Amino acid sequence: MDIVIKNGTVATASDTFRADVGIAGGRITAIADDLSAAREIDATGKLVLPGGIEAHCHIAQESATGGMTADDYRSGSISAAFGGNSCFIPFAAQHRGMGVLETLDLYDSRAQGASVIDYGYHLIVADPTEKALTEELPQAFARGVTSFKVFMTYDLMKIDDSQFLDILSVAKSHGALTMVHAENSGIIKWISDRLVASGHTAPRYHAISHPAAAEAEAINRAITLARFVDAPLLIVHVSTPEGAGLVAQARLEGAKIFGETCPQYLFLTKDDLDRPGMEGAKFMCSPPVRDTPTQEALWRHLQAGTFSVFSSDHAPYRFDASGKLSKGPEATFKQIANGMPGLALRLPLLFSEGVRGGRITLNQFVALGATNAAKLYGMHPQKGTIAIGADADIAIWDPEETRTVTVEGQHDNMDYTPFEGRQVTGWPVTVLSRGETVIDGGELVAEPGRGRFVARARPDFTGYPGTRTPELDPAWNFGAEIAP
Ligand code: DUC
Ligand code: ZN
Ligand code: ZN
Repeated sequence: MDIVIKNGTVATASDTFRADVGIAGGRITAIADDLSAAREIDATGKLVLPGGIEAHCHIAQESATGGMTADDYRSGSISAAFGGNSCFIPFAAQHRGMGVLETLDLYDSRAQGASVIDYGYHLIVADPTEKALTEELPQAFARGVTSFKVFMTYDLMKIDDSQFLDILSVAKSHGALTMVHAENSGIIKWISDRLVASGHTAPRYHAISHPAAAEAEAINRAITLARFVDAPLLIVHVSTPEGAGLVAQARLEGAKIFGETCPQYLFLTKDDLDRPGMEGAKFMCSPPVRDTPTQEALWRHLQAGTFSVFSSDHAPYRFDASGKLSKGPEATFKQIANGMPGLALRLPLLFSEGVRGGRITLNQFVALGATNAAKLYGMHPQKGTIAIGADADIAIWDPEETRTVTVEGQHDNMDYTPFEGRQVTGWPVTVLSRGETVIDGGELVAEPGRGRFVARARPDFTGYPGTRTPELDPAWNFGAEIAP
């Protein structure tokens, strides 16, 4: 063995136990008492967890109107690693007029030579032409991009219901997972136009223009469409009890519907949007942050299993003319980029408030932060767990370390953090990726470019309420790939 992590408490999505973990050739090769190797990492008093998988973040991505995120694959991956992640899955965004494979080539060129951890992409589909549907999406799938995201809002990105059905059907026929940003475009436009016309342009009106009803209507429609063609669907960044309730109900009824929520919906409220001057712009994201009763309801859904993944939705736009204030200090809420940073704080916030706060178990934390994403996005058991044969992607956490969040303590390329001043207890002190140390005692010790593209397999939908394994489910249509 090359390395042994000694004397730690290992936790997976199902079990917590004392063991040493042995690593050889970048993989976990032993889990036992009293192992030894040339290099030993002492994890006494520490937790030995699967490295986090950040499954929703925007890195080196331009919006449909041209604005570029502040983080590239170098700074984004470094920030992710400091936050206990050993793998991340940003988006490769197709814009109208772009081919799907051209989009993937572009993101390959942005990621190669830059990332310190392994990565994949979800493909954003904004232009589902006949060629994209029949030729390019299958090729993207074959290339290891096995999840496709669509938008129901934003004029330059949104697809209509029949295009949505097309994409769901193609995804289903390959075993890919469709993800959706579900908000009703018409409701948002209708309120926004009236607010702006009456001079209500401050950041706080962003929340008013994206009401819970807009999310609920779109989630309901998205689930209806997915169920109509019996395709799996994941609703990203669910922000309301209404939306979460629809996901929970569909799961209860046996549909392959999955949900994601994010730290901002558990830790921030619309009062943050109401800070003086333009400060509120720092807290603008879509869907918007809500209120305290919503936070409590979303925690209950997290506890109850409505949400399979917990992601940062890191969408970094600096609080200056390169980002949030590109249209000047008097910009209306319609002109301010949507999104906030949080790649490095997703897991510490969930650990501190969730595990230490007694809301979720350590095993739920592992499931929400790594294992479920690995399964849903086709990387399990290579990633997302501590098991013989898995990649040695491991985060060693000090459960007692207390830190106060500051922008200076971040490693992204941002000039603010929405979580400034918050105290968290529990911190990832060492991060390994395929057995190589990336973070050691709070220092970056890996070179950008060592991270590899992960060609992902077909997502694994087994083990979720109401789902059946594909082999047993006659409604699945895998063509010749799986014998009847
Ligand atoms: N949707 C996202 O998923 N992220 C940032 C902004 C948005 O609308
Ligand atoms: Zn979105
Ligand atoms: Zn996002």
